[in-house]
Amino acid sequence: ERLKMTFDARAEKSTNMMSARLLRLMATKRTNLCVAGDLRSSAAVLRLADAVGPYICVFKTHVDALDDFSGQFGPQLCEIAKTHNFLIMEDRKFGDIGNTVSLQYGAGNFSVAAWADLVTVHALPGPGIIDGLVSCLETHRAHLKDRACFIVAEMSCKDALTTASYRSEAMKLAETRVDFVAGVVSQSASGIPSPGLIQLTPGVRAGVNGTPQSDSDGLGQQYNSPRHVVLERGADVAVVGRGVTEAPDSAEAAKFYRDLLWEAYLERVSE
Ligand code: 6AU
Repeated sequence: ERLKMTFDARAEKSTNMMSARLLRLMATKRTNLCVAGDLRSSAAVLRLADAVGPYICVFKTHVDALDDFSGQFGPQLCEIAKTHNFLIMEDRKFGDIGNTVSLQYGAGNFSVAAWADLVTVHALPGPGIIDGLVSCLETHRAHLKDRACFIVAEMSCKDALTTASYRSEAMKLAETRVDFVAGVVSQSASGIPSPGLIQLTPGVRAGVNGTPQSDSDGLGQQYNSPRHVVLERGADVAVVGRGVTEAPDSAEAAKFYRDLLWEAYLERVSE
C-alpha cells in the first residue's frame, strides 16, 4: 500500500522523473518539509531560503507577492537551492486555457519556467492546461525531465469549492498526465492510487509542545499538526509557511518542523 511504502521504494515505482528525483532527495536528506516563503521582499525570501535550506526538500514561493521582484531573483534562488539541495516550487496555481498558461509560464516578468523546478496548477480547465504548460517547455530551454507540476485537487481553506467529485476528477487528471504531473495538493490521501504521485499538504502549524497553536488564521486557513497531516491525512510533503516565517528564529523553527514531520513519516512506514 502506497502510504506504507518508503520514499525510496516509491521513487522506484515512479514514472515521472521529477517525482522520482524529489522522493530520492527526501529519502537521502531525511526531510519531508516544504517551507512557504511568503514574504514581501526578495532579500528576505532569499535569506529565509538560505536559513531553512538544510532542513527542507522544497522551498515554495509566490513571486507575484514580492514588492521588488527582478530577473536576478530566480538565478539567486537557484544558487541557494543548489547549495542546500532542495527543489523550488512557484505556487502560481495556473488556472487558464492552454495558450494563456503557456505565456504565463514561460514569458512575462517572472519567467517562471526558467527557474522553478515545480509549479502548482488548478485542475479546473482540464487536460488542456497541462498541454499548454508542456508546449511552453518545448519552446523554452527547460526540458520536461527537469520540470513538473502539482495539481491542486483539494484546498485547505474553510468552505473551499473543491468537492469530492472535483477532487476525484483532479486525481484522474494527475494519473493520466504523469508526463508532467509529479503530485497533487490535497488534504487527504484517498483516491491517490499511484505510489509515484506525491501528496503535498498545506495548512500545517504546531505549538512548541506539538499541539496545534491555532486552528485558523482569521482568513479561512485551517491548520493541522505535523503528526496529524502525515499519519492521518497521508501527507508526503507538508507545507509550513507562517509557522516558520513568524517564528523568532526561522532556521530553528524549520528544524523543529523537520524533526516532527520526519518522525511521523518513519512511524507511518514502520507500522
Ligand atoms: O502555512 P501558511 O498558512 O502560512 O501558508 C500556507 C501556504 C501558502 C498557500 O498559498 C499554500 O500554502 N496553500 C496551497 C498550496 C500550496 O497550493 C493550497 C491550499 O489549499 N492551501 C494553502 O495554504 O503559501
